[in-house]
Amino acid sequence: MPTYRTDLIQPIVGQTSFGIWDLLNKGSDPFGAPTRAAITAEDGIRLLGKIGVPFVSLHDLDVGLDPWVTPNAKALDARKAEIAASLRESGVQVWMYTPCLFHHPLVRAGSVTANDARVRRMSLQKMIFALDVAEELGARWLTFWLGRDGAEVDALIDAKAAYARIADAVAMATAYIRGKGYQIRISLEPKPNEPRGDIYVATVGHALGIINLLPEADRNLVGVNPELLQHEAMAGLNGYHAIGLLAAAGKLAFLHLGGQTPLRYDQDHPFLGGNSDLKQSFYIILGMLRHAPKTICEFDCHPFRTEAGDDAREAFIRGNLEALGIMVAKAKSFLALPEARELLAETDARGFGFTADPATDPDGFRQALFAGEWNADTVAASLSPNAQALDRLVNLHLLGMA
Ligand code: GLT
Ligand code: MN
Repeated sequence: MPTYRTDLIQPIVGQTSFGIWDLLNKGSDPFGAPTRAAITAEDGIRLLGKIGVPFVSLHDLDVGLDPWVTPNAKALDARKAEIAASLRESGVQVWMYTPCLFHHPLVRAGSVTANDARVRRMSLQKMIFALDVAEELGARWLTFWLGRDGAEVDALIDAKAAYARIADAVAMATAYIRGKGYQIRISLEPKPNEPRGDIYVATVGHALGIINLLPEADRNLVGVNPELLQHEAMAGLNGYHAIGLLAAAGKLAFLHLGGQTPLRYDQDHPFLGGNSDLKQSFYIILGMLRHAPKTICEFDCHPFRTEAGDDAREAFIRGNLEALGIMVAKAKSFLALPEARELLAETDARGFGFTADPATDPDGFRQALFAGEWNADTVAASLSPNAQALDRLVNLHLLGMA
């Protein structure tokens, strides 16, 4: 294993997390058998503790707390105590907890969107059970990744009903959280496709649209965790814009990070790994630093299938941390470049170019808008968007030449 650079890791490790399912991942894919030996959830948690990663996220299924697999309250309680002990001993906290609503054959035509009310009922029961476990384990978020809620044959489920059912499910969760006085909040994680031909919560825009369908009082309990690069890049979308939209809406819950070649299947490469777009990765971290510098960066990706050695998982964890450290350092130093500061100065303020802020003083803003004369030719003669100059600076800086 290479010596990963602690000078890059140390500044960011405190705001990181890993999905336990990513550490349990054995390298199998739809065409090939596992390449890595199995480990237990406890092994994974211990490894994170050893490296100093403060958070982990858990699927009920992966940590033996799935009530569909173990329909036995006593056994589930005993298992919960084991997981809690492992977290305590390792000094690792739960960042998010999620009811797996995509694995069981029962949810083959959707979980909370299924036409069959019995399947919807079982799915909602699982969600409520997960909320109790999550709160008890101290999780900050319960994530809804509704990967099985989508379609290949659209005749099967009315799409309006599907979105209403998703909103109902989320509203049920928020009502339960409020009723119990829980601290946890809900995050929606979008993905355009895979495993379904089309997934209903396809993009961050879809997720925001669903939040808008909720009762107003519940909306503050719900955020969005985009998965970047992967889930946005799979649809050829811009992850930097995804962060910007969520920041503007006050809905950025946290980030899922990983690597991805655009327009391919969900590769879940390590962050910056494989043919990941370095510039897009840079912009994502730039957006994060500008708008949510302390947000939790959770790596939701896994080692390449080629990595089968005993230290594959440790190298994977350290490698992701170092890759994030590299980009955070790059984005910070970019923002500190005098030339960048000068070129960017104009874009800083909301309603730039006017003294009044359209958000807080719409009347003043409108007056400023119509005050004074302007002339298209004068404006055109002095327009300087600086795009070429900034792009050059980004390239030089990213490649270590400025
Ligand atoms: C699944 C998916 C991830 C989600 C997980 C959370 S499940 O592994 O690929 O992107 O974050 O439910
Ligand atoms: Mn994810």
